[in-house]
Amino acid sequence: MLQLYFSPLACSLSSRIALMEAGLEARYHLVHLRTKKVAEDERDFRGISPKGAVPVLVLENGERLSESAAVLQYIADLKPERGLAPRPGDVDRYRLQEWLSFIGAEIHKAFLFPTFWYQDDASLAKPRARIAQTLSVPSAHLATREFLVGECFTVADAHLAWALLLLRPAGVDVAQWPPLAAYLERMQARPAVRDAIATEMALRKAMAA
Ligand SMILES: N[C@@H](CCC(=O)N[C@@H](CS)C(=O)NCC(=O)O)C(=O)O
Repeated sequence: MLQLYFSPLACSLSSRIALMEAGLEARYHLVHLRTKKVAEDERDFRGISPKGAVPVLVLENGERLSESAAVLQYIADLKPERGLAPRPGDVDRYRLQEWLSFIGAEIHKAFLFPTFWYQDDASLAKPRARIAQTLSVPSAHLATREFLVGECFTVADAHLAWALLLLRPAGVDVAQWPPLAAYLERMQARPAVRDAIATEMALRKAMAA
């Protein structure tokens, strides 16, 4: 069975959404990111991945795959009939990669990551200054489209839904971009997305208690 190393509401949430949209079962291992411990047995997570970052997907053959863009596409390709990624060779496959790169670099690493890892205003000034310009790109794109790529939900939507979900706790009101607010609402109405978020919110609450 596939295994996913994750942390509640971290970027690994999009991999959980992808697994659920694909209808794939997996074993989920919770990782405490600050201590780098695997919750169930206190193992050092860096023994699983030297990057010390989630997601890590353990494949059926035991190989480990990291980086959301790779993990998400791998999951999509396990169930091509679900249409979670355009077929390789189709130009839309590169559109999908274009969005995964943009979300990973420009929203996640440039804004969300510093916001949740660094608290001081000096470190956060630059990321905060750039975020409106960054978000105007998917907002304009989604003003006339239901999904990021093509006519159906793909793993790029799983990743953007996660990133937009974290805007509020990061101090940014998504309502400033009506197309993004409407898109997030549409994504959250999908049963797999809703259930994945509910599962991780419950785990997050339990961790905080
Ligand atoms: N480029 C990686 C970034 C992964 C990443 O930064 N994950 C965060 C959680 S959202 C993490 O585990 N951070 C812990 C750390 O970097 O020490 C991806 O897109 O998967």
